[in-house]
Amino acid sequence: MNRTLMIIKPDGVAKQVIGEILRRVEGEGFTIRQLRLTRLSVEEAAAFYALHKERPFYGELVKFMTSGPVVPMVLERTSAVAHLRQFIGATDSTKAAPGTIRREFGTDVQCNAVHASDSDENAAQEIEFFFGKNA
Ligand code: 3AN
Repeated sequence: MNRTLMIIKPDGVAKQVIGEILRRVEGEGFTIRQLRLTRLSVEEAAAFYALHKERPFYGELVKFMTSGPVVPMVLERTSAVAHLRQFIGATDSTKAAPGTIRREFGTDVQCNAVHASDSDENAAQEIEFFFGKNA
């Protein structure tokens, strides 16, 4: 068993699909270990996405992630990081495979409904970011 961090982004919250996304994630064998609804400050969103600082879309990404509430959660499963990445689909919702969360609930490359950690190392950091050292 290992853990990953998923965030339902502001577009997913605004679409009122929190429950539907949680249902699918649980149906896929993930156990929800932590969950909360919060609104990121600009400083928090900038820090969370610091590794994208040099990318041209960084400013827009921070603006989007602070545009409304988000729902971060800790999910547990075997191969949690890889399995969740596969399950949510490609970054660009228009290119994500049919049936994936990003394809079903996202709109484009920015408004793609959810975030998921991309490595065990980043998962540990991102879990600490939202839920503290003892999460
Ligand atoms: P992923 O979330 O699939 O790991 P990353 O790490 O490349 O994708 O990008 C982080 C976030 O930045 C994405 N979830 C998306 O919201 C946003 N993003 C990525 N590429 C673009 C882009 N070309 N234009 C606008 N936003 C983008």
